[in-house]
Amino acid sequence: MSRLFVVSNRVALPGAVQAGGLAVALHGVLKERRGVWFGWSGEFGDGPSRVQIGDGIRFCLIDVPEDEFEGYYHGFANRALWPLLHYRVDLIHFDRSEYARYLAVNERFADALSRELRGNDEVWVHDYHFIPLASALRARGLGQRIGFFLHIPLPSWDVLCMLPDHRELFSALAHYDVVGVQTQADADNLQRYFDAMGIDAGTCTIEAFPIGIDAAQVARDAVSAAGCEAVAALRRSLEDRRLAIGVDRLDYSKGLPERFQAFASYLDAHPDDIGRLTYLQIAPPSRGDVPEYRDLREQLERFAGHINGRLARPDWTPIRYVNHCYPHDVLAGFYRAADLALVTPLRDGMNLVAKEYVAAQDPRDPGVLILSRFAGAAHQLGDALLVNPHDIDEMADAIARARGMPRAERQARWSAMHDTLQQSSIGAWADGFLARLEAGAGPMPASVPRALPHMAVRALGEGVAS
Ligand code: GDG
Repeated sequence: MSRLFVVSNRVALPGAVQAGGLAVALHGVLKERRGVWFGWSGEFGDGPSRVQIGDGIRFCLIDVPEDEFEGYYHGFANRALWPLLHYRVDLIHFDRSEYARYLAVNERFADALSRELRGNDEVWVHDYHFIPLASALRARGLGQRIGFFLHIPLPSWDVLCMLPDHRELFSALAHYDVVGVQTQADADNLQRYFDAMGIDAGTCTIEAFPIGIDAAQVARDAVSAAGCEAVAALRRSLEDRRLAIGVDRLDYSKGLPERFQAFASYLDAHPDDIGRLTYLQIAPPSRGDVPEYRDLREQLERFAGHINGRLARPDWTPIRYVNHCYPHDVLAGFYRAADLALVTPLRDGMNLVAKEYVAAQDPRDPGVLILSRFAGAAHQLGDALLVNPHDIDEMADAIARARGMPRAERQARWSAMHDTLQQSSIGAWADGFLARLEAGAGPMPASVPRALPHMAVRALGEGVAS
């Protein structure tokens, strides 16, 4: 029987954290298929990988030397690839020595994986941290089926071209048997890039697999969370005021400054809602070691302070800006308490918060989802109020529309979106991707460069010299 190997930057160890939908789904498929989950151990070092067994899954944890990790994760992955793939080319920070370390970590993972892989095992690689991993495995002579899923957007071909050395990096995707992305637009973008660069993708299948959620579980959590103190305290504190909610990692892709401005602009245009509508923004900090994230945090503190100072009343604050992280079930209770959700990323691969908000609503009196056209979720949730997150006035108008929306319209929109969620569950996403991986395989076309391992050495040399 073939085994499934999942590779991601971090693994979700059983019981270590409150598991999200993705972690639960991956645990499910790994248990079913005698799986092994590879990821960074969270420790710096150069020692051999460690194995831990839990919940019927083998976890293979890999230490990475601190300097290598810095260049790979805080450097190339999160200061070059993340902004590039989110169309924030103004924020790209490219450094060849960081790129070299990114490649070196991929080599390190390929070494560890190649010691374990055998027969017709299958490998499922997750996200932008591991674009060259299949290429590194092929260079070691491994012919197993290898799939890749990109959780974040895949921008248009000319944006990809702005990354130095882009051809070497992105052509490595053709070494996968399957490249999965969130939307058909992402799939088309990659195909167009391959065409423009003259890369023959050979037997590599590029396909959209929109990630879903377990809507029934979120709905159960939302009901049971009513008894939880954090949710009860939120409801008490609102008295009879209405609630708008946003839940996002503190990330410049999420459009938070624009959203704060839109909320203020709405209140300026609708003073009757001053003191009556509260906006709760939950934004746990992420990647605090990356300067752009520290800058964003300072900017949001200024914006929230300025808006609250200008519009607050002694008994009411317009924006409750909270930098804490909450477990999923508590979040579900918060979603259900909210009359409208502001999910307005500038770009987002999918955005699970949009889906969770819909799933958590009371079908008899559902809230309204205001959703960015540039989130992958907008391709599926066309019955949300779709907005351009760069257009402050349009977002403010959408809040006004949500506030005045009759119950029958809210129910009709919710019901259509809820049907979509049920047809596109997280389990169906994992099964669909793995079915495609099992169905298609073949030799790599000769036109795909096989030079990545050498490039790693060359680039490392350049980085050290500069
Ligand atoms: C990437 C892509 C794509 C739990 N507690 C908190 C919290 N959570 C959960 C949410 C949700 C998840 O974290 C956040 O998922 P998103 O999809 O919104 O965003 P990313 O973290 O950027 O995820 C994204 C996703 O991968 C899956 O493919 O949809 O496009 O960028 O499940 O319930 N989230 C926050 N605060 C908490 O306290 N913000």
